[in-house]
Amino acid sequence: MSQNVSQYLLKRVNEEWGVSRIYGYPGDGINGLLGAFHEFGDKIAFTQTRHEEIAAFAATAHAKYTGDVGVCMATSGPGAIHLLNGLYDAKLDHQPVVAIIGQQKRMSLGANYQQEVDLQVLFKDVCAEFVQYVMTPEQTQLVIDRAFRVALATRSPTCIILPADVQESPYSEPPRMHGAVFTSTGVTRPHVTPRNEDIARATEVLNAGKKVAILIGQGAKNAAEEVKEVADLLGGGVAKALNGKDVLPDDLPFVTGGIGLLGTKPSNEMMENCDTLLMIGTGFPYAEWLPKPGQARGVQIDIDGRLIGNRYPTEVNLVGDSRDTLQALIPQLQRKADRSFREMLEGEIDRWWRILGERAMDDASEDGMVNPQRVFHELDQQCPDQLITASDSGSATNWWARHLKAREGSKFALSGTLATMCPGLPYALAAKLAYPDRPVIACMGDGAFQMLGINTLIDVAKYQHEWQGRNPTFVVLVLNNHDLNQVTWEQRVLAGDPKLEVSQELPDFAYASYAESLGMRGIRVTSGDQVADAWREALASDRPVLFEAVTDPEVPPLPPHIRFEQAKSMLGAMASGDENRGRIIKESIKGKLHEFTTR
Ligand SMILES: Cc1ncc(C[n+]2csc(CCOP(=O)(O)OP(=O)(O)O)c2C)c(N)n1
Ligand SMILES: [Mg+2]
Repeated sequence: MSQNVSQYLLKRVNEEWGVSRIYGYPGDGINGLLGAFHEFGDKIAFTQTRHEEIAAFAATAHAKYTGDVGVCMATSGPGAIHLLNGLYDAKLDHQPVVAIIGQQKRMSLGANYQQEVDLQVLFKDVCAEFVQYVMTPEQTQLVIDRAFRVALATRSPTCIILPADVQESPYSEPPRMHGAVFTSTGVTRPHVTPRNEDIARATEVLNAGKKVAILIGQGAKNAAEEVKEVADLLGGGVAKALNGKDVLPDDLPFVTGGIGLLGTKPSNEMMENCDTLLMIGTGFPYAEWLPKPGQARGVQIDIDGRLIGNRYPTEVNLVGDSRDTLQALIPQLQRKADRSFREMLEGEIDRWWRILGERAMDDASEDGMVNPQRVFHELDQQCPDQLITASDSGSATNWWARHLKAREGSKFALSGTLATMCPGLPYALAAKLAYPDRPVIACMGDGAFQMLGINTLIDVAKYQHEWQGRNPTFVVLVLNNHDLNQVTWEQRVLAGDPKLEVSQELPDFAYASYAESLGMRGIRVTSGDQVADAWREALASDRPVLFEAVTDPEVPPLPPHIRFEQAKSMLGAMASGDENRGRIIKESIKGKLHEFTTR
């Protein structure tokens, strides 16, 4: 049967590369591709999102949650441009995503034609590993196969550009002649283990250490059991960079939790007091939260030799797969007889959870508002099994990272490295479509909801039928604090400026009622004692829920322990006339007090 290039493309990505869903938005630059869905629509879903950026976030989330390639599609010019932020999210967090985009007809390329954008140049940074035109039908197979293989092999986004006329041309195989290329599908993951002499050097460092700190990231995802074993042998604690939050459950006694501004005090204590640092599959960037250079001897494990040795002056850099490398190390490690460092950390961890529980129960600074920590604390108390959750970027990220415990089997994802606003709800939608039998919760601020969440909620309404009769739990938590709160605190604490009202304040919006208008359930809480019941209701709902919590913007998303310079900046901001200074000082002091009074 004769087929055109578009039909061939859908068939190959479906049958050979296992793609069953493409997130996208139409335009005349991809009409040929869309036409092919008439034949393949029952094998590949075209999931039409409100905005191409949502499609790119959803494809990235699909990759993050499932480990498979995420695919998005957009028209030439403006549609392709809208994908960029979501693709950068994939690039910075190392996710395999393929973007399929249209272009004007070949004969008018270079004519300054309508919607003409130099897509290869524009995508060359974000899809640095592979961006290619399909210039003739004979090239189709090779460009598809390379785009998928490179995405998987380099864990990065890649891009296929299809001129409109090529999309509709009859497909033909490459001719059997000089210059033709024939490709195949499939790529396997190798075992990657460092050489014995390098394992021996690492062993010496790790066996010599007395106080070992372990820091893991998403690169340790396939090595959870090995990390536990190494932590036990070395008598160390394990801190987790945010992208690695679901690598190990937070309720293990030696897991110190997150690290950095959004992290925990036990992680900070561990980094400040360790004499040895073992980093596994992480590119955590903030040096001030790692041991001082020279304080600790370091070993790093990373699959990518380009990225290793790039965060701490480590002594041994082991390029290898986390699991393979730890398996090679484990038989060489001596179990440390002195468990005092570990015991100290376990005490700190236990105390930290109690501090968090107490912080969560503080009242908000004014009536009619909720302490945001309580919202996450109560969710944690009722946390459903097998939860898949996404956080947006904002103050919610702090509370989500600290108060909501990762459990065995749960999946957590966020825009860890790009830290862009808006992925929260697109991620949750992609999670629910990939795992309709699991509960899904998105957490975000009112700013992010107003930026792209309003649109994405329409997608949730549109696609909820796909999880009809499966697990009904889909909750969108919106922290309504009328503020771009995370940045407000950054202005105060990092820059030492008072809050700039004109840049920070947000307009009113009726979040819960808006959700109701889309046929969902809207729940609105305005005081702490409503929160637990509201979660019970939300988690039991038979429909998607928007959980609007009117939260107190004056509860500081404080770093685990405010550093001296930051405290000074904050006091500077207060002195130079932040309108809310009385309430803030009250809230900050309350938070700190728990640290001093909780034993
Ligand atoms: C696309 C984008 N724009 C701006 C920022 C900077 N930024 C980070 S968090 C934040 C505030 C988010 O506000 P909101 O969603 O209301 O959450 P809140 O911090 O108030 O809880 C901003 C503006 C960003 N990370 N991404
Ligand atoms: Mg806000």
